[in-house]
Amino acid sequence: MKYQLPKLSYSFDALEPNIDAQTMEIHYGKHHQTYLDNLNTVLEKYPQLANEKLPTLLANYPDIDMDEKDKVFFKNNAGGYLNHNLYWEIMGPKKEINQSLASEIAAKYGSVDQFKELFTQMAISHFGSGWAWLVKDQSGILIIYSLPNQDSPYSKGHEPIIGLDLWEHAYYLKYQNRRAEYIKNWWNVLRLLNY
Ligand code: MN3
Repeated sequence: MKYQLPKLSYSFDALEPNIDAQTMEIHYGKHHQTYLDNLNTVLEKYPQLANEKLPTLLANYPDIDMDEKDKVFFKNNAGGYLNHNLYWEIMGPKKEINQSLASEIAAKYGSVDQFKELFTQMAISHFGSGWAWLVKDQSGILIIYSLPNQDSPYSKGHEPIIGLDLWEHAYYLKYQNRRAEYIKNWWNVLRLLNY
């Protein structure tokens, strides 16, 4: 079975003015679609992997039974597909908060605001394209870090909880070179921690 784009639970203009409708439309309809198409194309060559879950494949990346060239292509596009699935899911127009996540974050980082500050600094200082992540490691410990390109936390055996897209295509139409402003405003649409 082929993978598909997830259905958005909000319209392209729902995250205005923090994320503009045109960026949403191109990001979802073009960029995400391309990762998806590439992923489906490469997987067609390997029907024996059809029943494997993508996070499992990424976690066992070095051992995937694929040509070396296809492996890299698979890693980039499976990562791009999964990363964006999460990105759309954790955003939304309504103010709401996931209380259990907020408590875990406060226990680890002192407060949700302190976590946001740390995460923001890490995202701002990430060089080039990539993502800022809050993940859980194998023991369930929260960690923040950034990864380049479309690398997925699943490749490290980690479960992604919050992912912030730092590629220019995520913000350039509205923010141009002002990545810090995009990051600051993005907290307004992160429905997991928006209060
Ligand atoms: Mn993107």
